[in-house]
Amino acid sequence: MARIIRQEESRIENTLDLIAAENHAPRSIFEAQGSIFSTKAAEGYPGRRFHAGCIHADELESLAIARAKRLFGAEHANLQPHSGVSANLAVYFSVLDVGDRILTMKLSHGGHLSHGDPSSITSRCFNFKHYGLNLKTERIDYDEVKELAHSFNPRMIVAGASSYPRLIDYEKMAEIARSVSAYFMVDMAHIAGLVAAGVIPGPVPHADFVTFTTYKTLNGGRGGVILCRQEHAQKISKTVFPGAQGTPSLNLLAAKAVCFQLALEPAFKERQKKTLENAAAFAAGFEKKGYRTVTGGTDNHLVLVDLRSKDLTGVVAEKTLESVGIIVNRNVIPGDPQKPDITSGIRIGSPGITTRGMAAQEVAQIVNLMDTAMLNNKHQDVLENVSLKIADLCRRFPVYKT
Ligand code: DSN
Repeated sequence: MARIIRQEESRIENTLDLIAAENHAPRSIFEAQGSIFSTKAAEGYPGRRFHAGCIHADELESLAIARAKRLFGAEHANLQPHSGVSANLAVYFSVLDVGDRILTMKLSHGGHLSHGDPSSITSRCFNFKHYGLNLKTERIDYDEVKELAHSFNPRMIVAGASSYPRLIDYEKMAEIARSVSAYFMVDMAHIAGLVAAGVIPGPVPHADFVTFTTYKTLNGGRGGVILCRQEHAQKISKTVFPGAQGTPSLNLLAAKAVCFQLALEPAFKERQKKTLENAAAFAAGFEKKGYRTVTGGTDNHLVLVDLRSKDLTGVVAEKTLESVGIIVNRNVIPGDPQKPDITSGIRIGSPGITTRGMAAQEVAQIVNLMDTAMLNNKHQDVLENVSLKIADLCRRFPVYKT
C-alpha cells in the first residue's frame, strides 16, 4: 500500500488534473481525514448520542455545522451524509413517499445519476421525469420545465448538474416549483466552491434543500452535505440517522470543518475568481482553434468541448491526453449521437490547475498542447514532445510544495 500511495502522489504531481469534479485539497484536509476521529462510534447528533465518550465528537460536529451555516447562510446543515448520492437519497426520503413524482434534469444533458437515471437505484424508488436542454441554445428551457411541472405534477423539482457550463436561474425554478406545490431541491455539488465564495449566485435563499459534496470546487475531502430550511431540519436529521446511516464518519466531518474554515478566508474567494477566469480561457482557447464548445463558452468552472469538427471522439481524446499527462473525462454532449462509453466530447474543469497557481497564460499553453496531442494521436514522437512540456509545467507549478 505504501508503494501504491507514493505512486498516486507522483501521478498527481506529474499530471494536469482537468477533471471538473476534482481538485487538489490541502494537506490539512488529509490530516483531519486521517486523524484519531477515524474510529469513534457516535450514532446520533451532538448532545443526543447513542454512544458514550462523544464530548469531543460533539464539539467537532457542532463547530463544523456552525461553519457550514455561516459559509452558505443556511438555516440548518446536516454534515453526516457519506457522499453526494447519500445526501440526495436522504432528501428524497425525508419528505417524499416511495413512488412519488420527481422532475429532474436528464443525465445525457448534464444531470446526475442520482437524479433518477434509469441505472440509478433512485429510479426504482421514485417516479422520475426529466427536463432537458433546448438543443438549439443548449441552455435549460425553463418553459419546458414549467410545462412538464404542470403536466407531471411532481412533488419535488430538482435543479443542479454535473456537466452544465452555465448558471441556473434558481429563482425561476423555485417559482415553477411553488406553482405546483412541489419541494425545490438543488444539487450544487460541482459549484459549491464558487457559491461559497460568492462569485456566482447560489441557491440557498430559493431552495427547500441544497445538497453538495465537499471535494470538488470547494476543495475539501470526500463527503456529502445537506442544507435546508429549519422547517425540514427534523425530517432530514431522522432520515440521515437512523434512517439511512449509522455512525457518521467523524474524521470526514473534521475535514469538512477544515474545508469550510478555509473557504471563509479571502484567499479562497480570489482562487474561485481565478477558477472562473481559467475556465473562460479554456473555452476561448478551444473556440479559437476551431472546436465548438457547448453553449459557446462557460459561466462556471467547466467547459464541454465538442470534438466532431476535428473528427475525434471523446474516448480517443481521453486516452491520448492521459498518455501525455493530461487527465480529462470523455463526456456526452447534448444530443450526442455517440454512446456514453465513446462520446463526442470531453469535459474540462479548471479547479485543479487553478489550485496549482496556473493562470490564463498557462491555460493557453495547455490548450495548444491538448490540440497538438489530440490531432497527432497516432504520432508517438509528437506525443512524447507534448509529454515533456506537460512534465515541465507540472514541475513549475507543484501541487504540494513539500
Ligand atoms: N458526479 C461525478 C462527476 O461529475 O464527475 C463525480 O462525482
